[in-house]
Amino acid sequence: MAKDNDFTTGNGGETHQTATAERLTTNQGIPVSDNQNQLKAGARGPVLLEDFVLREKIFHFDHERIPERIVHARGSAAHGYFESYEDLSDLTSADLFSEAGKRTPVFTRFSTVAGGAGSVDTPRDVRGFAVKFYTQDGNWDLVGNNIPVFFIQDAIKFPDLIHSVKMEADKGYPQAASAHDTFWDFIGLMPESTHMIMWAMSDRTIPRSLRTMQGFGIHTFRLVNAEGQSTFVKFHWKPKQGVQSTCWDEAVKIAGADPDYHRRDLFEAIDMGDFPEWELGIQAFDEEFADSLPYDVLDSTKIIPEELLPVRPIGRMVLDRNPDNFFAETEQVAYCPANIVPGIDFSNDPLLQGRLFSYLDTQLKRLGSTNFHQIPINAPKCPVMNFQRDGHMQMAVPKGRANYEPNSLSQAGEEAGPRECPVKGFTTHPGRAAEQEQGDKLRIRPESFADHYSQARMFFRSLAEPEQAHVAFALVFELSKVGLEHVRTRVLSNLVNVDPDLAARVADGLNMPLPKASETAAPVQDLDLSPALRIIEGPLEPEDIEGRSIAVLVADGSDADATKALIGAIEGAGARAVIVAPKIGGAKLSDGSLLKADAQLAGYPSVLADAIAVSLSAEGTAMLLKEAAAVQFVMDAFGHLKAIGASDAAKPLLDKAGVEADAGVTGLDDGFIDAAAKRFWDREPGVRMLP
Ligand code: HDD
Repeated sequence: MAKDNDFTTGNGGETHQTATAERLTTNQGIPVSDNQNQLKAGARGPVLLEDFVLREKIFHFDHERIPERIVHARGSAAHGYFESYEDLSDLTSADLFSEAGKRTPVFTRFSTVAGGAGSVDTPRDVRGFAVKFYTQDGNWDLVGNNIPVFFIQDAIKFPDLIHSVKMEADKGYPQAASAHDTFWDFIGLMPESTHMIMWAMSDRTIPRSLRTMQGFGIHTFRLVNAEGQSTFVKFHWKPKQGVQSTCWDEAVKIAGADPDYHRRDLFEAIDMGDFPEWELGIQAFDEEFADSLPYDVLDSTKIIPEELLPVRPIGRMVLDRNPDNFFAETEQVAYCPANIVPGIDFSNDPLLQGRLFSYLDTQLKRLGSTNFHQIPINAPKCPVMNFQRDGHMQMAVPKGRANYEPNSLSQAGEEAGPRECPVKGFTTHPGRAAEQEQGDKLRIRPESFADHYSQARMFFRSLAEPEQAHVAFALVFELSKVGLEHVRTRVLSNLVNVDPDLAARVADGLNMPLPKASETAAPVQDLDLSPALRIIEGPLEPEDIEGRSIAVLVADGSDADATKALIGAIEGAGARAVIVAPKIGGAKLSDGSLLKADAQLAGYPSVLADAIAVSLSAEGTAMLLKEAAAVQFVMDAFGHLKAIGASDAAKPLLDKAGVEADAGVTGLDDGFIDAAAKRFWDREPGVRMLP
C-alpha cells in the first residue's frame, strides 16, 4: 500500500504489482505506474511529449462522444426475453413463434423523439418503443412507437417533419418541445398528420412511466408460413402494468424535480425485481379483409380498431436486467426496421419502405463503421457466416482464403465457407397479384390514402370526456406558443373537420374566431367509435397500486402504529412506500423509534409519487405549516387529482393547501389503498380551467 496523501507518486490508494484483472493498464496492456501525475522534466518543469500514458488517456477521452441520434436521442433500455404463448406455424415460419414457451432474448429501448440525448424525460412527445429480438434465425427489430399511427404517409417527408419539430434553426430553441411556430406550420400544411396530432395532444404523450405505455409496430407487416402463404399483421404491445399518464402540470414539474424520472423508474423497478411485462398481440388479416376497409392498410396514418379486429395475444416480453453500461448498450444499440427474419416480411407501406434505407445509413454515421453489427449489443446470438470482409474496426479473424462464393476449395480439402440456403433462407413474399404487375413510374399517392380526418374524428370522439378536455387543453397550450397567427388559424380550420365542437373549444381557448373548415381531399365519415382507445375507463386502466410509488410524509412525532400499519398496507399491495421527511436521517415516531427517510421533502415533491399519505402529529403539522414545500406537496397532489390519505392531525396542512373533501381524500386506513389506484377526474373542473 502507498502512503496516504502521497502526492509525489501514486494516488495513495491500493496498487497492484502483478498482471491481475485489477491492474490499471493502457489500451496496449502496458501497466500504468501513476495515474495522477503527468511526466514532466523536473517536479515543476514542462510536460514531455513522450508521455504516452497521458496522450492515450486524453486522446480517448476527446473522442468519447459519438453523434447522437437525429431523432430518439434520449432513451433508456433494458434486457429481457420474449416468450411465445403458442406454436404459430400456421401463420409464420418465424423461429421465435415456433412453439409454446419458447424464449428469445430481447433488448428494448424507449425514447423521446424530439429532444437531445441530455434532455428531460417528460416533455409532451411521442415515445419510441424499439425491440431487438435475438432469434435463432438472426435479429428481428420491431421499431415502433407508443402511438399506433404516424404523422406522414411517405418517408420522403420525414426530414421536413423532423426539422420542423426540432429546435428552430436560427434560435436553437425550444428543446424537446413541439409548441412552436415551425412544427405547427408544418402540421397545418399537412392534413394527413391530423390523426397523429389527436394522439400527440392526448394523454398518451405524457406517460406516467415507460412501464405504463402501450407499444405499436404501426405499419402493416406480413407473416409468412413455411408454405409461403402470407397474412397481413399489425403488432401491439400491451403493458401488464396498465396504461397510465400524468397531468400536464405534473409532467412539467417532474421535468424540474427529476429530469431522469422515466429512466430512473425503469432502472429501479428492474433493480428491485419488479420486472415490467408487456403482452405482444397481433391483428392478423387477409387481403379480402384489407379490401373491405374504407382506408388503406398500407397507410400508416390509419389504425384497424380492435372492435373490428380483436388483438390476439401471442406472447409476452419481460424486461428483467438493466444494462451493465449505458454507452456500450443503450447508446450503441442500432435498430433497423430492415432487420427481419424468415417468416416475417414487409408490406408496401411507403413509410416503412423509406425506413428500410434510413436506419442502416444512420448507424454507419453514428457508429462509424460498417462493422457496427459486431458490437456486442448488436451482434446476433446465432452464428454469422458470410464473405463480407475487412472495413473499419473489423473484430473477426477469418481463417483460410475462401472469401468468395461460389468456390470449389473444399475439393482441395480447404475450408470453403458458408453456402446459401434456398429452403430455410429468407425469401421475399412476392406480394399480391396487383403488386406484381410493373406499373408506370410515378410520384403519386393512391386515392385510398386521401381521407385524413375520419379516423382523427373517431379517435377524438372515442375518448372519455376528461381525455377530450385534455386534448383541447393541449391544443390551446401548444397553439398559444405559436407566434404566427395564420398558422393557428390554419390548424383551427383543419380541426373543424375533426370535430366542430373541439375546434370551437380550442378557438375559444385562444380567444380567436373560428374559421371555416379547410378543404378535404375526401369526404369525412362518421366511423364507428372505438372505446378500446381510451385510457380512462379503457381496457388497460390499472386497477390496483402494484408497482407504483406511494409517498408517506412523516415528521418527528408521527403516530408510530398508524404509520407502520400504513407502510405495511402499501407494501402488502405490491407498491413502494417512499418515506418522505424534512430530514434524510428520518423522523422519530411517537414510540421513540427512528423511521429512516428515503427522500428529503425538498427533493421529493409529490409529482414523483402516484398518491400521497400525510401521517403527521399536531406538532409535526404545526411545523410543516411553515414549510412551503410541505404545503406544495399536498397542493400538487390535490391538483394532480391524486389520492390523499391523511391523519386527523394533518387537517390544517390540507386546509392550507386548499384540499376539499372528495372521494380521493381519505384517512390513513379507511379506503386509502383503493383510492391510491385511481385519479379523481371529477375533481379536475374545480382545480383547472379546461377549454
Ligand atoms: Fe424512425 C430512430 C420509430 C419513421 C428515421 N425511429 C427511431 C427510433 C424509433 C423510431 C423508436 C429509435 C430507435 C432506437 O431506440 O435507437 N420511426 C419510428 C417509427 C416510425 C419512424 C415508429 C414510423 C412509423 N424514422 C421514420 C422515418 C425515417 C426514420 C420515416 C426516415 C425516413 N428513425 C430514423 C433514423 C433513426 C430513427 C434517423 C435515428 C436514430 C436511428 O434511426 O437509429 O434513421
